Amino acid sequence: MSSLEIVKQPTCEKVDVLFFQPVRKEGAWLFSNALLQLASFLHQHGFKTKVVHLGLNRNYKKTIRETLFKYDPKYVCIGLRWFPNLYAALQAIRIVKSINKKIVTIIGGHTASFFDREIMEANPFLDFVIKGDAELPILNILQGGEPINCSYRDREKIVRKPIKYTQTKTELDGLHLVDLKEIVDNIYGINLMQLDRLREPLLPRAYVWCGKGCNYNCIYCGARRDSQKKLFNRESAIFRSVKDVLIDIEEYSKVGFSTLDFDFDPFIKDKSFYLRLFDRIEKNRFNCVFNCWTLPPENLLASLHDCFKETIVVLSPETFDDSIKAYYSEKDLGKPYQSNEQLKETIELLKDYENLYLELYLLEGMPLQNKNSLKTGLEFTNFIVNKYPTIYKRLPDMLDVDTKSLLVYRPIYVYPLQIDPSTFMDKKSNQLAKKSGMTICRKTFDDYYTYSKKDFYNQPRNIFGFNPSFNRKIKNNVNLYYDLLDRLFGNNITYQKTISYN
Ligand code: B12
Ligand code: SF4
Repeated sequence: MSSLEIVKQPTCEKVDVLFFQPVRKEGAWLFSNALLQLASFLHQHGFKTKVVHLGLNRNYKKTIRETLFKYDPKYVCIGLRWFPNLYAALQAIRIVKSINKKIVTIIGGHTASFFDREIMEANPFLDFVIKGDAELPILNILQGGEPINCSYRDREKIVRKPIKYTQTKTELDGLHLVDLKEIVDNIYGINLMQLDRLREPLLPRAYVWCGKGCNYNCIYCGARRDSQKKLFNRESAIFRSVKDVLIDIEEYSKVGFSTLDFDFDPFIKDKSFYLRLFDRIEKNRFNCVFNCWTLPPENLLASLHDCFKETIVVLSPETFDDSIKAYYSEKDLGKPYQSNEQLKETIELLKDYENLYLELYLLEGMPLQNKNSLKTGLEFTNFIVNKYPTIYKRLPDMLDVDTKSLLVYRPIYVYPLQIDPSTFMDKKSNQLAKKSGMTICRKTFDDYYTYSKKDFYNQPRNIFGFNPSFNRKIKNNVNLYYDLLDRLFGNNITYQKTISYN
């Protein structure tokens, strides 16, 4: 279809900027909260914006064609936070330009920031990659100013500007969601997306953005302090203001969300943030999912108990091998050291609150994990489930009926390490990986592009991104945990049989 074929109909609801959330495969994929925030920001600056999820019709090409026709935008912005979206995101740009080459195409997010040059080179249809924080850079493009934080084309040449704009706490003030019914093309569809993908209690969940960055430097994480420096030029974590977060919560509430999901917890920075926030939320109005990056202090548990109807407290010790946790912490490759004993103390506190439930996240494939880590891990898992059955047994009742029948939820989750573009970037991490028998097989833009394309078409692919023997080890270990969990939970809880990765 050429640009001429876009016939302007009187029914066309013209917008300035259209945001697309790309898919991983046709259909379900969560919505990035960054798109909602950016669309809200531009809306506050007088631009008409719409956010569209390309998974809604299970045919992303059709959705692109239909929404371009419906909204006739001047700019199309595509979110590329998550690397599994790479293939579909770049395809989307191609399709947009093939329909109307006058539309200015912009891409941004973690993965786009990491591969800005390669993405520009591989995609002649793309006009701008915005690196790092995007509010001011995107506004500048729309207002015709000098591009900042951008890679773009000047005739045939690719110009790569450094990341000069990194939001400070003060610059976050005043950023909040506006009128979701107005800026999101199909709110109902977005809620469905979650139900389609996840098999968990308390769905759909509104993800509440509370801050940026991280103070920790976990070796296996693409959002570690060192990666934040490269991707965002950000030195340490910052919280938003309680006032703006409360506005977001109201916006989510207006469109029907009743569960709030928090996943930002660099406690070292501000221990009082959540206490102040929860103090201002009406009691028993919402449910909550609270992801703790470190162990929560007692007053935070008490505050969750007081504020919400039901709360799932998610703890991510990653491993039950204390010696690995201690080593990572000492070498600045992990979170502050917190032992299994301290974890037990936290669970003891938690179990006394009748409306708090526990979910545990473990990670398999971390450097230095060995046979002993596996043995300790299985033993400690066994111990926790047997000692604290009540905090798990209450959870299935919170699953909705449809989800229950799918039998794929278990409250202890063993997550296989999956390499993402900004992990293992430095020499120290690479040496440690090598020492642990890991060879990282996914490094370049082409590696990620090929991976995400195969993923899209469901072809055989290297899911974790390591050498075959290490991949096998991860898979076997994860399945050993799931065998154990099957035995422990039996029929008392919805569960998933051993996972298979192809
Ligand atoms: C919260 C979070 C989640 C939430 C998402 C909630 C939501 N609805 O958005 C949950 C828990 C669901 C989640 C899931 C996943 N996540 Co996550 N997540 C994060 C986390 C902790 C914070 C992101 C955030 O909210 N930031 C706040 C927003 C406002 O800022 P921002 O995203 O940086 O956006 C700014 C810029 O990046 C840029 N920008 C962003 N998008 C766009 C788009 C355009 C067009 C433009 C111009 C600019 C732009 O401008 C924004 C405003 O300044 C980050 C780690 C981190 N500290 O960054 C990981 C992180 C982003 N997640 C990651 C991953 C891998 C995942 C999963 C794929 C994990 C998995 N295997 O399942 C899933 C994908 C889920 C899905 N889509 O189905 C990786 C991404 C690495 C990569 N390069 O791909 C990160 C970096 C963590 C890590 N372990 O490495 N995640
Ligand atoms: S605490 Fe560790 S795993 Fe969590 S975001 Fe920070 S660096 Fe990543």
